[in-house]
Amino acid sequence: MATGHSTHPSDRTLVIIPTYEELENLPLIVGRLRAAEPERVDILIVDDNSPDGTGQLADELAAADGHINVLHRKGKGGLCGAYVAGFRWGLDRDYQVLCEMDADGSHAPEQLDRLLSQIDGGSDLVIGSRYVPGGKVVNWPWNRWFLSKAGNIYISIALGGGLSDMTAGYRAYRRSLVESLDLDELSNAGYIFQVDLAFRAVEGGFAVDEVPITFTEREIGESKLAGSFVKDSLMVVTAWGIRHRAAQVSTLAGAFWRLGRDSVRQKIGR
Ligand SMILES: Nc1nc2c(ncn2[C@@H]2O[C@H](COP(=O)(O)OP(=O)(O)OP(=O)(O)O)[C@@H](O)[C@H]2O)c(=O)[nH]1
Ligand SMILES: [Mg+2]
Repeated sequence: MATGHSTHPSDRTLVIIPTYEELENLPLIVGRLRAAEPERVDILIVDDNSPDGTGQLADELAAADGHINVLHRKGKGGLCGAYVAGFRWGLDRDYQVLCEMDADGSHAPEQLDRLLSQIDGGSDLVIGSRYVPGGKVVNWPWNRWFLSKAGNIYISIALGGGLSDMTAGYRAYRRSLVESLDLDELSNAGYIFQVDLAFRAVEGGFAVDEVPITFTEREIGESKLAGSFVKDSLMVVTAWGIRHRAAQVSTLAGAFWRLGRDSVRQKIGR
């Protein structure tokens, strides 16, 4: 007879926190995450040799706490590369859930449980969404909100997939999904890799779900977001959308063609 505790994938969770010049934010986010999830979550800080000494601080935090780990990269290599390095680090160990979380306090560690519960319930990718009912954005000027919201509507029309926040960066991935992805292929234009990851998961037939979160704009430090990213991202998405829709149309055309051919064959008895 089976006894003992049932296990959940979230019992072995790694939260990857990429940092570039987050000296003031790092101890706050790590402290909140350790308080919110003291048992089942380990942390990997991926620092790109921040000139302000964030990497050294990360080493100090790691030395004092076995749940905290650090990956140092040579120089600023972008968010996508930092996450890919973090995913590989997690896959090399036996983590069952891999999460993305910004260091600047935008993603509340206190809401991580919403994402992890959904993974334990069977999802392969859970996106902490600003735009599903119950989701919120705090401290964004209306134009930033509008741009993000409109961008997401555009993306969902171009790509389909039924998701309302494909650019969101607060996420939990089941290990098997990350294992199945070719991480070298991800598009690195702006933050478009987030859309790329979600799109690949949907296309691959994985269970992708959204849970509402409260996104709070950073209060300390500077944004690393390049001004051109909106234009670059939307161009990439449009190209994917055209390719994707073209493939759908040709699949549909093929299906009609086969249907017509089969009914003609039936009629002529071949
Ligand atoms: N390792 C690494 N981390 C990065 C890099 N660029 C950004 N980050 C981190 O990625 C997270 C998101 O970056 P942000 O600058 O907050 O980007 P954003 O949230 O779009 O912009 P804001 O609205 O201003 O916060 C933060 O934790 C950054 O420190 C990078 O090149 N390397
Ligand atoms: Mg931010």
